[in-house]
Order: sequence, then structure tokens, then C-alpha cells
Amino acid sequence: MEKKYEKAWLSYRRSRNAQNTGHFGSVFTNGTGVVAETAVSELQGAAKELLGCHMERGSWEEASVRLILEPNCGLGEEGYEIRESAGRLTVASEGERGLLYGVFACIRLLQGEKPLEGLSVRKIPSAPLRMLNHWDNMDGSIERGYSGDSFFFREDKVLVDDRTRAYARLASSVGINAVVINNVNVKGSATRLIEDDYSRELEAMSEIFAGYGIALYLSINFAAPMELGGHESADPCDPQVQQWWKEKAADLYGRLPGFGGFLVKADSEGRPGPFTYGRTHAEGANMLADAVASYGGRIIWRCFVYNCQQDWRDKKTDRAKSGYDNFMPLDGKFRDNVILQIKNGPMDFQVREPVSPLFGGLEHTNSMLEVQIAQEYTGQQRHVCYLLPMFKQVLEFKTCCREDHDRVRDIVTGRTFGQTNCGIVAVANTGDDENWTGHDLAAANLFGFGRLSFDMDLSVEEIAEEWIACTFGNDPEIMEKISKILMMSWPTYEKYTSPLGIGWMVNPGYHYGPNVDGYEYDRWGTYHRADHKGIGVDRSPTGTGYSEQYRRQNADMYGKRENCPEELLLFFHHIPYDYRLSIGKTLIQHIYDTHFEGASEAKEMLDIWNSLESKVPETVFERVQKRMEHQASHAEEWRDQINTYFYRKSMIPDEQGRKIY
Ligand code: BDP
Repeated sequence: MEKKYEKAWLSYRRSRNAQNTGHFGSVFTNGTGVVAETAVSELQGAAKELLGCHMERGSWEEASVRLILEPNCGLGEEGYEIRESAGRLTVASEGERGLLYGVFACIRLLQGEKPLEGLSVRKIPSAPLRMLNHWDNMDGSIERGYSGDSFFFREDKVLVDDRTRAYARLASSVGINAVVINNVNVKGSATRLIEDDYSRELEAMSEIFAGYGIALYLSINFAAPMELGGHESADPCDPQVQQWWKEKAADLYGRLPGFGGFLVKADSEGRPGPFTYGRTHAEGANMLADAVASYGGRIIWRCFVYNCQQDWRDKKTDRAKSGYDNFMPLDGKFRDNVILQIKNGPMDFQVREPVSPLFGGLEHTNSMLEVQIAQEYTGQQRHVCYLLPMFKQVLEFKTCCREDHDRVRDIVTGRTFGQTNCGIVAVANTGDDENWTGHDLAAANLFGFGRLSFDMDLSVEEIAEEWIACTFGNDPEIMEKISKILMMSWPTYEKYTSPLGIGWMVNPGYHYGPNVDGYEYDRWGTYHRADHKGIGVDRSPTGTGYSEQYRRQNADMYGKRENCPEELLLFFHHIPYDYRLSIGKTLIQHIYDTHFEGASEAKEMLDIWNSLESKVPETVFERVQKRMEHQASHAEEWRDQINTYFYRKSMIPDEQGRKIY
């Protein structure tokens, strides 16, 4: 049975004022492709629902809205300009996708009840690739999915239905232009996705996506030539293997409109890869890149490569170092249509990590930033955690690889090294729940990720406000209160979970709920090294040496505990509990205080939400309320487990004499 779904931020509410109605009499476009058609029909649909205007198609002379392709206007295929003058609205671009993005921008303005008079906006997307990775499996489950089952797959079948279109609309409305529909861990029947068996459904899906300017990508199994093609190896230097991939590519590009390419997780966490044959990641990636190059295809190769069998007793090995160790020596060895996909931090999507040193390290390799809006380690969409402030910090981080234009955002937008194959990708947080994201407030991360990748100049507050206006309307009280909850949420989550960048104090396997030593004596390389004197991993030059992977200035900042930003202190240093932080408190007191604060802020967020009962739709109110009640009590559990653990380790009492068990 197909589950119902809501329209999220595209649920248009009838505008209360008529200021904009005059603009929406009729529409003209000189675009002739499918995306221009989509732009027109999206505009017509929104004008009707938001303003009650039935827009006809009109001629250039008479139309009140003109969606115009203007060659060589400097906007590129995806940029747009919106101009209003004398009651007429013009959306211009060099490409139809730009027109569609311009239309969605106009719709957002209408949803925000913003006047259009005299409007003049010009936007060119910050990142060339703005991508979502779904970790959906073909049995319908989702790896790290917290909002129901997959809407792409069920029982080994590919689903293409109304929801596919609804999804494409949501993604495209915030500027997403590429989507990987299947899990990076490609096993079982997912390996067959590139076979003929699924061609009809994938064709239909890529057609829907293409109508919204979205390129379909597939995750592939590096060992597919063996599993599907009956070859004895998947050696990238074997001509038969190369030929096999060439034929696969010819077939896929032949039948899937706008097909983008492949995403590959190789030699990581048990996945097959070039190492088996004594080949490098570059050889593996380049072989695939050659197979797709003539179709303009891309290979996106993940840098999440580390030894997941390491020995916790050995204090010199350090998982944090492995991404850099594996990929830096290959800088410059990848084809132009290969993009390395790098997680924001060197570990794995913890609530706080330093930025991966591959950003600013790699100079001759296309790279893409990978973040996770699926809240694997940040409350699994049962806790509210608005992640945009984290993403913004990552993007603004100065890598010191140049005098200027050295921020992560400069690198992934191509500004630093002049790359065009680069961008930003999020591991998606959607599922077939009615509201798409399980927690209604988690939709802010999906919306926000798209908006930020399109426009990195937006502030996280602006993004939150846009999302709130589109989702809940413009009531100032709603705006103020939900903004407050969103803006509090990441710092609050950080306060009641693992302190000062150390991470990992979660239950192993499913990664939810407190478990201070859960990963401490295991093989995953994820340690906090707490003892009765202190806590933290010494990654300084005299420790594991990880801090040395950064450019000099940053290496010095992280490598010395006096210079290290305190929010990352325990990531880089082993610190005694009685060490005084710059705020004058001891480390242990800071741990106690933040945990009490975090838990009480979780309760405060619930109270704020409860005060909105009469203001938001009942079903939404109750869904969120239930989750926030859980969050508030779960935050107390976190507080108590963490504080008790450190009290028992250190035997240093809380200065304020609060109850610690
Ligand atoms: C980790 C997840 C695991 C993924 C892996 C990855 O726990 O399920 O397979 O990342 O990114 O965060 O490949």
C-alpha cells in the first residue's frame, strides 16, 4: 500500500493579502524543453493555490510573467535573474534549469508574502553539483534511515509513482541537481540496478528527474564485473573488466535521460575495491571515469576509507589520519571527471569534528564536501538538531592553503583551484513517512542543505526563516519561536552529548543514546581514552601526529593545546580534568555544567513548542510534541550517564552540588 505524503514546504497556503495578484495573469516562455515546461506549470500551480490566479499562456507582448532564455547573459545554465517593473515580472537565465530555479525563488517570495514591486535579484548557484545521496536499499529499508522506508525501492523493485515526482519537486525547489538513489553499500540485488532488469523503471524515474533538472546517479559495486559479468576479477587494469564497464556505461547512457554517473565506496568497511588487485584508488576511479567520459559522465569516489579492524591498544594508529594518508599521495592522479567525495570531518559525522585536512590538502583533484542530514549521530530525527550552522562553519573554515580564497567553500565551489567538477552532497534524511523526514523540524535540514548549496551567502537564520515561512506561514510568533528552537538545537544537542569534540559516546551499531564506553574497547578506531586523570586523544605532533596533516598555521593551532579551539580540545588533546579552560572553569566542571544546561535547554525547547499549540496544525503539533518530549527525557538520560561516568572516573565533585549519581 502506498503511504500518503504531505507537501512539506511546497504546501501552498492562500495568501492573506492581494499585493501580488496583479503579476500573475499570464505567462510566456521562449524555452521549449521539458524543464521550461516544468517551470511554467510550477508557476501556474503556485499562482493558483497561493493567489487564486489562473494563469494562461500568453504572448511575449501581453504576458505578465516572462520566463526568458537569454544567451550569453552571464548567468550560466543554472543562474537566474528576476526583474520586476511596471507590473511585469521577468525571469531570465541562459538555461531552462535557471528558469525553474528562478520560478521557485518567486514562489518562495510569494510564500513569504514579500512584495514583488521593483524586485531585482541575480543569483548564480554557489556549487556546481548540489547532490543528495540516499542510502536506500532495494528491500525497502534505508541504512541510517529515520523516517520510514524507502520510496525508491520496495521488495527488490524500483518504485516510480506520484511520490517520485513529489520528491523531485521538493529537491529541485531548493536547487538540488543530482541524486543518488541507492545506498553506497551496494549489495545483493542493488548490484543489478545497472542491468537491464530495472531499465524500464529507471528510465521512467530519470525522466521525471530530468524534468526537474536533476541528474540520476547510481551507487555501484566495484566487483560488479564478477558478480554480474562472470569475470574472474574486477581488476581495473584488466582490459576485459574495462570493456565490461564501457559496455555498461554505453547501455545506461543510451537509455537514461540525463544520467549523471556513478558513486563508489571502495575498499572501505568491507566493500570491494582496487586494493584487492594491488591497484590504487586512482586506478580504480580512472577506469570507471574512462568508461563514462564520452557521455559527459562523472565518477564520484568516496574518501571514507580507513582500517575498521584497528587495535585500540595501539595509541599511535589513528583513524582520523586515514583519509589523508590514503588520498593525498594520489593528488593529481585522478581524471578530470572524477570527484573525490570527502566527509566534512576525518571521522564520521560526529556532532563536532575538525574539517578534514583533505580540504586545502588536495590541490589538483576535484573535490566535493559530504555532510549528513540523516541524523545518524545527531539524534536520529527524534531529537531536533538544525545542522545548517555546522555546515556553515565547515564551509567558512579557512584551510590556509592560499593567502585568500582558501575556505572550504572556495574549494568546493571551484574558486580556489578553478575546478568545475565540484560541489556539496548530503546523505539524505528522507523516507516514506507522511512528512518525509520523521521529525517535522528535520525538514529544515533538507530544505536548508539545498538552499545553502545554492547560495552559500545565505545566513543560517535566513534559511530557517524561509523554511518556516514556507512550511508554517508568516505569523511572527511562529517565526520567532521555531527559529529559536532551530537555532538552539545543535548547541543544545552538543551540550548534553559527548563533550568538546571527542564524539562516539553512543551505543555501538545503531548509534543512538548514551554509552560512554560503547566504542572504547572495540576495533573501530573511535576512542576517548578517558582514565581517572583526564580524557581526550592526543593527536598533537607528540601524539598520533594527526594535527600535522593540516597546513602549517592550522597545524600549529590544533597541535598546541593552548591554541586549540576549545570546542575541539578533546579531539586533539588528552586533558586533565582539573585543566582550566579559558572561561575559567575546569574541564570537569565544564562537562557537568554543559550537561545540566543541555538537558534543561531540551526541556525549554519543548516548552516553546508547547506554546505553539494553537498556531500549528494539530497533526504536526502532536508529532513534534511527542518527539520533543522524548528528546527532553532522553537528554536527561544523556546528562546523567555522562556526568556520572566522569564523576566516578575523576571523583571530583560538582562545584554546585547538583545531583550526580
Ligand atoms: C557511517 C555509517 C555507515 C555507512 C558509512 C559510510 O554508520 O552505515 O555505511 O558511514 O559513510 O556513518 O559509508
